[in-house]
Amino acid sequence: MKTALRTCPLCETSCGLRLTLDDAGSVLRVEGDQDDPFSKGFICPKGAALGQLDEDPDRLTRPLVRVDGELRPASWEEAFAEVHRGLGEIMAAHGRDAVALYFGNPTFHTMAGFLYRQPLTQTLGSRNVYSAGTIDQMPKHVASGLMFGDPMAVAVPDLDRTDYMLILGANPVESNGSLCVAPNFKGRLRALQERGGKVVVVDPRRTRTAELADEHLFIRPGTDAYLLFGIVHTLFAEGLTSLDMEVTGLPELRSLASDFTPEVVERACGVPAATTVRLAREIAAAPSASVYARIGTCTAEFGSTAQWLVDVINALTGNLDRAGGVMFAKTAGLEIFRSGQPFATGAWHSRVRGLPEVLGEIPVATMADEIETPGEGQVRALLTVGGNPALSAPGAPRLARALSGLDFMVCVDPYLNETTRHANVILPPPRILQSPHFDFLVQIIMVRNYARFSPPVLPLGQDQRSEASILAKLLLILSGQGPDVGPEVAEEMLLGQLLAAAPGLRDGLDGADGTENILDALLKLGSYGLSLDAMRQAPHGLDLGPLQPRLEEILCTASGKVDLAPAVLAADVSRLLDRLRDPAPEMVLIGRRHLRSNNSWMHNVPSLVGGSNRCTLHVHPRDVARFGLGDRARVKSAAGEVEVSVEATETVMPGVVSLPHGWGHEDSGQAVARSNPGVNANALTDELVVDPVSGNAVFNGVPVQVLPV
Ligand SMILES: Nc1nc2c(c(=O)[nH]1)N[C@H]1C(S)=C(S)[C@@H](COP(=O)(O)OP(=O)(O)OC[C@H]3O[C@@H](n4cnc5c(=O)[nH]c(N)nc54)[C@H](O)[C@@H]3O)O[C@H]1N2
Ligand SMILES: Nc1nc2c(c(=O)[nH]1)N[C@H]1C(S)=C(S)[C@@H](COP(=O)(O)OP(=O)(O)OC[C@H]3O[C@@H](n4cnc5c(=O)[nH]c(N)nc54)[C@H](O)[C@@H]3O)O[C@H]1N2
Ligand code: SF4
Ligand SMILES: [Mo]
Repeated sequence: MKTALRTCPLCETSCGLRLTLDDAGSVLRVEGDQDDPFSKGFICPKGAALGQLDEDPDRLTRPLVRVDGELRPASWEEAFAEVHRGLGEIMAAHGRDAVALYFGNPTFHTMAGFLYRQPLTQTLGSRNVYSAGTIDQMPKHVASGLMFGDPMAVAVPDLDRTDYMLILGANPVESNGSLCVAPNFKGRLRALQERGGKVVVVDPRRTRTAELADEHLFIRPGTDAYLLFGIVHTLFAEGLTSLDMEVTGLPELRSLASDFTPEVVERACGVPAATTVRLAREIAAAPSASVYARIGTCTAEFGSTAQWLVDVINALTGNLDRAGGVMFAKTAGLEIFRSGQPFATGAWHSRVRGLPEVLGEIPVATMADEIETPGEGQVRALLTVGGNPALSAPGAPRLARALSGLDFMVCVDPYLNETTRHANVILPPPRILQSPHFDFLVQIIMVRNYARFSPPVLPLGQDQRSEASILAKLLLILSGQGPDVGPEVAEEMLLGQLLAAAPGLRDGLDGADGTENILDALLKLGSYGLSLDAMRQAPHGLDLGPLQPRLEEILCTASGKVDLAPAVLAADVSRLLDRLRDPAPEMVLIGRRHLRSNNSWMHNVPSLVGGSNRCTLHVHPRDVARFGLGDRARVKSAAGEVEVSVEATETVMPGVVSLPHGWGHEDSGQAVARSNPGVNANALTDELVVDPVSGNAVFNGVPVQVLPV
């Protein structure tokens, strides 16, 4: 038996784990690491299932290459040679824009995903770069970029010190938190209440977070921007602002907010006018307060407006960049990547729908258009890394059909699933326990500064490649160096770029491989003067202290001040006003997450599915009666139709139905998932509807019809 410490890599929360393994390397037990200064022993059911995920028999152990229409096991040499041939032919015949990239959610967590994403993108030089960002949090980056200059400057609630928290469209008790990394989120909310604070949740469902809160407000889906504007309106109208920094755009903001009286807000959102006024007064009066809004508000038609107004309220009430309000974390290895250049969008536009580039990407919502529409720049090949857009993208069935029509597709993914089944080559990363872990990006959004490094627990087998070396090989192929050059050439290239200004550091690097050397270099160049060695000395993780005010270091708008009314966002307010004239749809669809789920890829672990984690349609009993629903219902939208089991529940508000995403596994190579496939919520979401400012997909507030079967 052997004990190993490591960070759970499954979600943003980054819990420290203590694993017990047998001599063969099988996980016997997973516990929370009590000595981790940040997670302090917290673990969720997914972390507890890490061993089953790690040893999932459906995990691919060898590359697959399509021969005569069929995916067959191949050697790594054969697989890379085929990638070289396939991508090479397309780039030679049609140029680099004909090859698209898609980076999925796990690439935000894996070391390889972080280290190789930019290099792969830059080396390919295609306009067709996509990521899970535009089906998730792009509105937050846009709002932060426009207000603070830096799209990665995400203000996170100072959860452990705040006295008041307004949570919109997030269910951290089940999701464990997002863009706000806080292991044991629930315990931290309870502590907030125990120190006399208040938690208010705004959600069309009475979630587990809402149950815990002091107050829960139902809101008509897709209308959070109105409620937030109503709060801003009240702060001005009642003289409740206590702005304590230099800003631009204050008069413009006041004028924009003037139309959104609490009465207008009530008509749009269903939140009583008196409640909006009270919320504004409470936030202003609290010793410290933080407004926090996630998926329910980001993946909505006015996502960018909502994210902007969240930080407007934080700023107007003196809660931006101060203890107990919302603050900016200080990462151990990423500060050198801050460009200091003011953020802008639209360096190019998507070919078919003219949607603006944001953060070097175009929206996933237009990927199918770019594949299907002939002409110069048409996408003919796709490389996905850790993504399952055939389930997770809006209008997913259309995208899945488009994937099947590609000339060539390469997937770096451990599973044969709804997306990778269309591939010509699948390159599987090794098991979780064979991979190193260091959360680079997640450090940006932690409620306390913290770092922890986990070396691989188990060695690679002879026939395995680390994910970093797989991506390094792809980088070399894209850069024209062919399939036979070793990955260390790419690693040296990355190190050379990183150490261009500090070449003296090169000799002292003491990583076990190129990836560890890059980490060592980043830590040594980083804010805390850390090193890989310091991380090894602290296997339970290093507490780097509470968040500190640091807006001055981060701010890089053209004016050098926080912009409260960025022109791009101000210009979009007329759309919000125009929408007031449209009648509200009779029924709308929203999503939900279950504690034992994680997007599309954890339905293959028996202990994580079943019980209450089922793909059912939540419908209010009144609507069940109104539509005469039985056990099953047909749900129709402008984009498509599904038939699904009905679960009557008063936790969802009347006029709203909720369906979880990530299901629809009938074509999966994951046996457990295939036996309990569920339906794909994204057969109903409409890829033609986006938040136009960020290009983000709209998953919440989708107009639907619900019919008996
Ligand atoms: N257990 C579990 N954890 C996860 C994941 C998972 O799939 N399962 N996924 C991970 C990922 S990728 C992410 S991005 C995070 C997301 O983390 P969260 O943002 O906390 O995600 P959800 O749990 O989906 O919570 C969104 C809430 O918004 C509500 N909602 C829907 N529409 C609206 C609306 O218009 N207005 C308002 N105010 N609320 C609305 C929904 O009812 C839901 O309760 O979770 C991460 N963690
Ligand atoms: N209707 C609706 N749709 C949604 C959402 C919603 O709330 N409602 N949420 C959206 C959100 S927030 C997100 S983040 C997206 C997620 O969208 P995606 O990132 O496209 O989907 P995931 O389901 O996270 O798929 C992850 C993929 O990575 C693979 N994988 C797992 N571990 C590794 C690894 O270590 N390395 C590599 N290379 N691959 C790995 C899995 O096998 C799987 O294929 O879905 C979005 N879609
Ligand atoms: S909350 Fe669960 S899945 Fe997320 S890091 Fe912690 S143990 Fe892992
Ligand atoms: Mo996400």
